[in-house]
Amino acid sequence: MTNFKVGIIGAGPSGLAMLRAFESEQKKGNPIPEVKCYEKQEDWGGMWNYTWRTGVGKYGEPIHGSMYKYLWSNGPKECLEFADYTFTEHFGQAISSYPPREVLFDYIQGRIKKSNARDFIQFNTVARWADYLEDKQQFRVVFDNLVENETFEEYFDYLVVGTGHFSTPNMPYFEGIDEFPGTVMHAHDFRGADQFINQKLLLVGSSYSAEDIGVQCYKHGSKSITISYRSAPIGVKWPDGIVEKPLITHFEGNKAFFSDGTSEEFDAVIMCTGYQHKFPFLPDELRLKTKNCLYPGNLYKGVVYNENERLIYLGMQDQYYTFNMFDTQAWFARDYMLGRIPLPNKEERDVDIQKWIDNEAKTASGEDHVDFQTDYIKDLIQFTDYPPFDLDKVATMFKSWLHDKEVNILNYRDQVYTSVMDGTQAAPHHTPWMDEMDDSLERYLNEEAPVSEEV
Ligand code: FAD
Ligand code: NA7
Repeated sequence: MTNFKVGIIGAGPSGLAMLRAFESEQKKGNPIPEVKCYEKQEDWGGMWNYTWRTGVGKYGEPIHGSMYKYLWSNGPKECLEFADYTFTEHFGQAISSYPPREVLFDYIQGRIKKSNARDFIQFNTVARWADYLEDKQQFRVVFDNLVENETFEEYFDYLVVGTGHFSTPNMPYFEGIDEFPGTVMHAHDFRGADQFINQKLLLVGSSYSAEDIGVQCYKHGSKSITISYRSAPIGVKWPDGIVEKPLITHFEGNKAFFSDGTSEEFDAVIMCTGYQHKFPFLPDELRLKTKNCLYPGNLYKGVVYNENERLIYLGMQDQYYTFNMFDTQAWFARDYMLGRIPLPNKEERDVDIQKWIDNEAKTASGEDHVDFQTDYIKDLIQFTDYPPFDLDKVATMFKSWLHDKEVNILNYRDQVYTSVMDGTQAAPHHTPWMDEMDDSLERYLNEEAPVSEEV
């Protein structure tokens, strides 16, 4: 064992990628540091560990999960596949390109269950506060064991923050909304379309959450969906029953007024207005401060905090790539901590970071964003032995996905793609997505399975 200690906060896909990176090193017979991971929920998987709860959990902590029922992958699974553990290896058969939540959770767990990672994770444990002790060159982290209601502290030479950033709502105010008589919620608290059947729904925002919650509620029987945008509409061809309007100016009772002069009555409002990067356990000098973007400032290679080289952030970018991006980041972080990747001085790092930020500023379209994140991963992957894969082909799939959505937002999930990891051609799902109301793993893998009663 090397002579240092690593603390990982969060056992979502990012934290699990970090554990997996160390495990793969250990399997090669190489020494690894002492690693400990702390997770505030009672299980791993982060967002993919669905909870019915909203508000606070059973120990009074803010609920992390923003995941909802009937969520099917919002991009082709071939774009997020782990390079060292394919979908075919996990399921033993070809499956469709857009599996539902439970299926993706099963896949994430499949890889990590093959290791002894669980032994390194302390669940029901929340990081409360961290500081860096210059004299010891260590982080002191204060945790609460939620089950025992006990506080304790640990010291680490490196701290890895994998706490996600789609959990703390960005909740804007609109004049008169305080008097709106129906449900007003943020997407973070949305748990499925059921409660909005036969309702006239107003969604605010024009990104993934608005698009997906809107289409789900349409599919499950809302009366109408209106999506109100601030900067630009989503702009796909919507079916009758979904419309886009410019921003709300104010509410009067249950009536919303829009900046194009129109107004309409609604039963419910869902703010799909994004999330805040929030690190309540980190002091000012360690805290990443950024909006949701592809290259947050102050992170060298998107990973190493530039103000303190021993602090690592994983998964803080806006995401086209997900699981395999977290992997490439974790492999980079591992090799950096193991001393294999030398760190340039701070000024050189600043120049590198600024180069990426300037390039992101030049991007305009979804395709540009895909190219940007593809280049980012290409840059990272060359530093490590993470299995290389054809990133240009993945970028092409992402662009087809963007195109498929524009052509038909209701059936893009019926398209199939080919894995760049093992060449498996996805199998079309047995039922078109619009007709498939049951998102259970059982039904997904077996058309004959009884349809779940909650639908
Ligand atoms: P998270 O999954 O958020 O995990 C962070 C973990 O840190 C959590 O387990 C949390 O409990 C823990 N934690 C937080 N604070 C503390 C603390 N103080 N102490 C201890 N533990 C803590 N991606 C896709 O690829 N496809 C999709 O279809 C898709 N759909 C999505 C739908 C929704 C509604 C949302 C919100 C996200 C979606 N994503 C999707 C993106 C998703 O964020 C990533 O797939 C992935 O979950 C990010 O992993 P993460 O580990 O970085 O963060
Ligand atoms: P995003 O992608 O960060 O998008 C946030 C959206 O909210 C975006 O369209 C913003 O408009 C809009 N927004 C933010 N503030 C406001 C206000 N004040 N008024 C109106 N509109 C506003 O978040 P999502 O939740 O869609 O997606 C995050 C993840 O969750 C994603 O990975 C999915 O997989 C699920 P803007 O364009 O900035 O004007």
